[in-house]
Amino acid sequence: MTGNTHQASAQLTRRSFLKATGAVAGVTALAGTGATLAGVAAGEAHAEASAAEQYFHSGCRGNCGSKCHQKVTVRDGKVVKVSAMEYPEGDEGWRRLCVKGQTQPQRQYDPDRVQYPMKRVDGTERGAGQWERISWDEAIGLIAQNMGAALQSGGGTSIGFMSSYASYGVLNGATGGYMSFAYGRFITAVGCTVLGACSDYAQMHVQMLGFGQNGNSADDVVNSKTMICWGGRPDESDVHIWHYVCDAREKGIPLITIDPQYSATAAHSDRYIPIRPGTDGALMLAMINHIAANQLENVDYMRAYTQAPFLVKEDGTFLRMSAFGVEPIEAGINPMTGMPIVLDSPAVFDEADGTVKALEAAQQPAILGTHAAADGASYKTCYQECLDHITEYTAARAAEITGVPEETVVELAEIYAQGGIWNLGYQGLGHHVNSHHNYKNMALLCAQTANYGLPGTAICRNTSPFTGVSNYMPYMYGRVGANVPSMALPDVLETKIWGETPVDLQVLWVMNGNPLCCESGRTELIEAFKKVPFVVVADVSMTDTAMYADVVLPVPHVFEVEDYDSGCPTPYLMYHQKCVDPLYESKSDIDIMRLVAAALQMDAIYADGPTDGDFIKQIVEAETTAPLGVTYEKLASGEMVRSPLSPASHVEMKIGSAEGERLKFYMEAPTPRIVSGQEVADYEKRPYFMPANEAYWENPLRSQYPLMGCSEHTKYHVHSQTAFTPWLRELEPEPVLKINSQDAAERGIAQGDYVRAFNDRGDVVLKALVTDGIMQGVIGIPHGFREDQYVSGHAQNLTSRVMNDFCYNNAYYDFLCEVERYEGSVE
Ligand SMILES: Nc1nc2c(c(=O)[nH]1)N[C@H]1C(S)=C(S)[C@@H](COP(=O)(O)OP(=O)(O)OC[C@H]3O[C@@H](n4cnc5c(=O)[nH]c(N)nc54)[C@H](O)[C@@H]3O)O[C@H]1N2
Ligand SMILES: Nc1nc2c(c(=O)[nH]1)N[C@H]1C(S)=C(S)[C@@H](COP(=O)(O)OP(=O)(O)OC[C@H]3O[C@@H](n4cnc5c(=O)[nH]c(N)nc54)[C@H](O)[C@@H]3O)O[C@H]1N2
Ligand code: SF4
Ligand SMILES: [Mo]
Repeated sequence: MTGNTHQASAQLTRRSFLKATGAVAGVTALAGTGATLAGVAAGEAHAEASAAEQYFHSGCRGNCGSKCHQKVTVRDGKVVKVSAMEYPEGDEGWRRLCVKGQTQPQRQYDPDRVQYPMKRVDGTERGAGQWERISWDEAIGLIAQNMGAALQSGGGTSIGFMSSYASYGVLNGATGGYMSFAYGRFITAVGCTVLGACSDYAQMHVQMLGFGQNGNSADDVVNSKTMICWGGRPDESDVHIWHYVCDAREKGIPLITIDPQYSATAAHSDRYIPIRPGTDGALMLAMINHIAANQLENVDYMRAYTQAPFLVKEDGTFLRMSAFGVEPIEAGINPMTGMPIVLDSPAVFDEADGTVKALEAAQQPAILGTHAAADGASYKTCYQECLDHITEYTAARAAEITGVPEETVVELAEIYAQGGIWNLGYQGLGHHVNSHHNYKNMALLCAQTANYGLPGTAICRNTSPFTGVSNYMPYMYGRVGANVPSMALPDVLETKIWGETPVDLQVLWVMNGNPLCCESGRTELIEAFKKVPFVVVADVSMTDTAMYADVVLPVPHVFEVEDYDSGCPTPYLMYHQKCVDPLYESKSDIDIMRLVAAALQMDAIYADGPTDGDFIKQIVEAETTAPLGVTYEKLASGEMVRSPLSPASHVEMKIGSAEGERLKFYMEAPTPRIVSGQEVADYEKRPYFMPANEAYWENPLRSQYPLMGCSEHTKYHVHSQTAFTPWLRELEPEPVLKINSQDAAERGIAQGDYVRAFNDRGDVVLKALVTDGIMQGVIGIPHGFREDQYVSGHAQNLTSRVMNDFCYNNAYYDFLCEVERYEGSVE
């Protein structure tokens, strides 16, 4: 059989969908959705209880991150309803579910699911959309043939696995890029190339380096004095925290939002501060300066819990007591690295007696100044060193850069200085090329003002203090051939080397990710995909990425397989019961990889796990985790199991006076996320501001492309997932480009017109939403729509692949473009 691409959407085009649902009348036509909502698949989803019903405990495994526990109702072998699991007494506050969770049956039974293995029709181009249905035997045969040849010609690294964060399942997911049993086992046994996701690494890399790990648990927000949503929209993107934010607001705790867009979070705020995109770092540095200049720091906190008093040598490293002949002490073995822990105390200046001594011995370590030590040399404190590098950022300078008035800069600094700040911001600070500096700056701001580690404080909204019982690394074979950031695909295809490792990519396997919709730099990535000799995509849906495959493999929806999630933002462990058998011809990722390994005579890779449960059991009942008392049987029974790792009181992050427990804002030896022989600039050590790569106000390119991009997550999408769920599509029928009314008027664009946004990389045609809810000079396009939901082009065509090589992060917002009225047909 040959046929068109998107199995069902071939019948349901962009226009026919809009007509069918009445959404065609315009963005404001949502008033009509009540009627149509009830009409779509309503019978099944509003099922009443019946005797033949069974209930299962599952959850969302997609990367919304909230991981709501779900009660799944099955009737006559079909999932008919999803509701929120009951939480045990005392924890009821965590019981949440959003409309995306409730409509999962529609995603599961979506006719647009990939139903059987498919092969690109011979002689057609990649992306042409002509497919031939094939059997699993043929699919596995083709894969084994291509992998076998690749292994012979280029070794393990010639097979690349590209993934994102779609699923955190330890069996079938892509936790950490490759560490699931399905893929991690194969990759580490064979030494394949990993092309791991680059999303959110500005924030994640800086926080992994120790700059304020995560925040307190979401329910702690009610203990704050002021909530600051600095670059985020938790009302749409984080149901757990938003519930507690609403509680906090009812208690009278104010919420301030800093964002170029007047988001729904901003609308719920007591105060909204618009800011030019990509400039937040300068505002933070000016606030730090104001706090220092006016002695508003919490000196006791800085002394006791931060790096502020450590003395810094000329080479940028800390002065340590070994410099004065004090022998370092060995204090056991680091369980993560297997290396000995060496304690060589940082030296500080003790104001009590005016001498330089070991941190533990000092009564009153100085946080400021330059101090002479016994060796005759003088050393600055770490805090002083940081301040001396940022003097140019006065409130007046920050106002010029950010567009935030000078008096507001001062006011914000003074609000931080009062303490009790819960930062609700998240990726609005992280999606520009150089935005990782924001998270270092925020660490210093919070270090100055005691806004970390105490009740009611958080440095960033990434709240996940609850850990799953999931130490699965020992079950990998420990050898990744090459670790390449996914966006460097075009580079390795060109150079055939990454760092020092040869990477002659012959096979590319994409799973748990939809890079040709979700990664920035789409136009270049598509060209790269076309150059890879053999591309496999394993997915639930026919995605933009699957369109560029040679072979597409159907995988099951979450409700059709058992799996275990690596963590949860609530205190309960996330085990997914299998609710129904895999639909159509779909096979779980782990079953697919078992078949691939067998075809390559590598069955041994999965031999210790004849059933999926065996693998989950290995993890939760391992020697290291067994004492925690979680058993596979307990999880498999479907009961709610509280993580034994959740502290009784989880509002305070671990912060202490030992060096390793102190809040970091400075790094002696900054380590890039992926070491590939690159140079590390000196400024990576400390708080810093670097303008955006492309989207900065003074960029001369603005004479050609004057508008800056924003492209946020929305309520009805989990990235590109749920893009085709009928009820959600009625609520958000088509993507819209938000443009300020002034900018629209200058371009002759009226409400509801179709517009073309373009730059040198590509274009996209979509409907305009003219609004004063976005700053002049900035446009916003929601993230997660599929190519055939635009009139033409793709929003991601506008974005660029440029990364900084310190954290290799995707920069979705760092682009300029122009927008014009679209005169073509939109039928
Ligand atoms: N419904 C839903 N929820 C999700 C997801 C989803 O796809 N759908 N995805 C999950 C994932 S993986 C993530 S990473 C999180 C993201 O969670 P958030 O960070 O809360 O979500 P974003 O939509 O990225 O919000 C970004 C906000 O930052 C603003 N912004 C853009 N540029 C700047 C800037 O330079 N400075 C400032 N101050 N603000 C700026 C944007 O206008 C937007 O309002 O959401 C998670 N939750
Ligand atoms: N313009 C713009 N782009 C963005 C962002 C933005 O704000 N603006 N945000 C970015 C962020 S923060 C993130 S985290 C990324 C997310 O980017 P992605 O992780 O690529 O996004 P998803 O749409 O979740 O893609 C996951 C794919 O995996 C599939 N999948 C789900 N479960 C399984 C499974 O068990 N096995 C297999 N094999 N596949 C499965 C899903 O069907 C889906 O097609 O998007 C980024 N892209
Ligand atoms: S999409 Fe997110 S918020 Fe909605 S039910 Fe799933 S995990 Fe919960
Ligand atoms: Mo993300």
